[in-house]
Order: sequence, then C-alpha cells, then structure tokens
Amino acid sequence: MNRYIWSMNGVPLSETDDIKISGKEITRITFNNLTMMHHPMHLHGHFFRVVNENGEYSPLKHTVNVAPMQEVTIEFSGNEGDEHGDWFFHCHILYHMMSGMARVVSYETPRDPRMEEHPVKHLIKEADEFYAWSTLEAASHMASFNFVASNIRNQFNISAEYGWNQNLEAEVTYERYLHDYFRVFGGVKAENEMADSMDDISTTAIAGIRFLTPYLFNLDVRIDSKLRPQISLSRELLIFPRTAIFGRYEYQADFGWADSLPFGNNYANEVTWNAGVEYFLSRDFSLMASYDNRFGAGGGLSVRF
Ligand SMILES: [Cu+2]
Repeated sequence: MNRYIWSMNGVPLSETDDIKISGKEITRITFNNLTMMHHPMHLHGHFFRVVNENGEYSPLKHTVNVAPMQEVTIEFSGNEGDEHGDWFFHCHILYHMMSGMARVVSYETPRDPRMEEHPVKHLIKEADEFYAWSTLEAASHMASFNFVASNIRNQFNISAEYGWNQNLEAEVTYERYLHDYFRVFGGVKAENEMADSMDDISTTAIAGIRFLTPYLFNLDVRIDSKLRPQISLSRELLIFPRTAIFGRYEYQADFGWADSLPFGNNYANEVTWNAGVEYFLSRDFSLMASYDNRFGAGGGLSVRF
C-alpha cells in the first residue's frame, strides 16, 4: 500500500488560509488538472458558471469535472454584496477531499453565529488525520511485519524481518515530509551482528533522507551511529492485474570511522538484496515468493490490514 495525499496547488487544506473574496466582485477560478485523475470540483451550496464557448449560455452548475490535463474556468457573482459567509470548496471524490484537496472560500462578511459550534478548524483537522496500515508476511524462509501511520507531514514506521536461519533486521523510524515525495527521518535499528546467529544483537541510531523518485523508486540514504553510510533502492511493479514483482538493493559502507575494522582493513561493505513476486488473491491476502541474500529462498502468504 502507498501513502495517499491530495492537494490544490501542492498545498493541502490544513496548511492554507481561507480564500477571501468580495461580494461586490465576480470571482473567477481557473483549474489546471496536471494529474492523471478526474477531479469533480464542487463549490458546496453555491452556483457558478462554467465559462465555455457558449458565452452567455454557459451552464450554471455547482460541480464541474476537470479531466486529466484539462483546463476549466468557473466564475460566480457575489450579487452586489448579497452573498455572505463561508463556502466549502473541494474535489468531490471524497477520499481526495479527506486527504487535503479542499479550500474554504469566504466572503468578507461576519460568520453566521449559528455556525459557532462548527468552527472551521474542525474541518481542517479532519483533513489531516492519521491513518495506519500494516502488512504481515509468513513464509517458509522468513517472517516480516510492517506498520505505517501517516498524516500529511508526519509518518511513523515499524518494520521487522526475521529469517528462520536466525537473521534479524528491525527498525522504528519517524519521518517528516518536507515535500510530497521527500522526507528526512531518524530512528533506531536492530540487527544480528554475526550471520545466522542471534547471540549478538547490535542497536544503532539511524538518520537520513527518503525520496520517492521519478519512476517510483524508493530511495533511502542514511548514516548510522557507527558512522556507516548506506544507500538502498527498492521498487514494486505491477506486471499483470494481480501480479507484482518487487526488489530491493542495499549497500552499506564501513570506512572504519567509528569501530576499527579487522585485519587492518580500511574498508568493508555489506550488500543486502532481495527480489520476489507477489500474487494478489484478494484485497487482504497475497501469495508471495522471494529470494533474499540473508534468508534464502521461500514462499508464503502476506496479509494487509
Ligand atoms: Cu480529486
């Protein structure tokens, strides 16, 4: 599963002010849909005119669909100052609205006193709620657990992988979105020191950046408290309607900046990679098979919840 955020002009409802308009003027808004989805834009309770080639016969509506890569202009009148109050303005695909694709259009008139129990900040809070999802994988070579809780700017992640050949990697991180796809993160990581043995578990602090790149690669660049830099790249690709392939490559370098390396070496590295295939049985269940250079090859079931 992926994070799901929508906005207008790159800014979600929770990070904007009202759009102040005057009742004595005509307000004109131009939508440019640069996304690949339709957005039926709705000015709740307030008619507007869709400005098109029909001139004065342009239709009066309160919802207009803006198709991908299309431009639509609307305008509405404040009726010489007769209109007043706040008007909610949003994409009518409700999960776009709830993830931030909304505004409040406000005539510069006093707010209706009957609206006192419904402050605008409630509306804004609703568009920045945390939501959470998890996946659990049980396979013949390993088991894994992933948990993510996210709102527009903040995300908490827990991930743990355990190979039955006694290899463990687990981390807890907090990340902060500075941009739609770019974030900084910090956290704690635990892993076994010696391959195939749980006798010695090392815990390090980690910090770095994460970026969902063009072509949807997950990039993670970090350094741990033993001053070992690491880069990893992963990607999942749907190749048939129910079948996805996935892979991950991770390279960790150790220049001996913190702990001295054995045998007078001045450089060590560790490569971790895996690749696999997943078949979606339903919304909640998948069959998976993978090879991981720590855990070996195997297959099993994964559950999303
Ligand atoms: Cu939308």
